[in-house]
Amino acid sequence: AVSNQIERGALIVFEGCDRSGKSTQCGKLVERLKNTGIKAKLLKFPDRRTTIGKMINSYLGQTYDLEDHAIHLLFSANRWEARDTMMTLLNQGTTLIVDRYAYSGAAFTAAKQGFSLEWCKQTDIGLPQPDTVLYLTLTSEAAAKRGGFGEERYEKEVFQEKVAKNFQDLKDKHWQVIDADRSIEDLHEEIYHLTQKVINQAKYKPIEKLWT
Ligand code: NYM
Ligand code: MG
Repeated sequence: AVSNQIERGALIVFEGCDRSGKSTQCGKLVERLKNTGIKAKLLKFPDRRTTIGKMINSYLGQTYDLEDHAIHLLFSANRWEARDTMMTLLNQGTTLIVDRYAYSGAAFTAAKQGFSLEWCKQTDIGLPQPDTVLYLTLTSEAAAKRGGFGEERYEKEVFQEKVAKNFQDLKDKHWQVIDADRSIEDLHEEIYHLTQKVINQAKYKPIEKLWT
């Protein structure tokens, strides 16, 4: 009875600390899906190209300061401004591969002094619920071997450890934890196979709302 319904795309989110290989894997996955005839599109948060995204970019690049609550709201607003486009694409059958999402929003702000994870989640409640969250993990030793952090705000070991702890607390039934301490190709193979299943299962499921 479902055969005449339009098949929607899957919402596949990658999360993990800085340097875990998310961007590399997102790029490879989108290419692979496209090559096998699946409609797929790469999205990235923060999307630094929008007006809000440009403010976030200046903040991260330490060109200017913003109050901690205010920057949290901007990261969240940067997802809300993409919401309609995301829903349209998903409903048209395009699978979205998303490099960071609301979990980064909560995990990073909640790593700051005086913020609870509960408070940080509020502004993203109701965004499209991912069909899966692929959480790439790396021990701090393995991360260190990948070279130093960059120059952006938050790229400090102590801070990243707090972020990693917050990610653990955000884990729910949609998460799949993946050990990222492997070659790019091995990791890609595992991820590609996991996503085949997710894409097939998402086809006729309604898109739910995050954290509701
Ligand atoms: N980040 C990212 C946040 O603090 N809040 C958010 O909502 C998102 C999406 O921005 N250190 C942080 C995590 C990163 C930084 O992300 C920039 P990227 O993926 O390195 O461009
Ligand atoms: Mg970065």
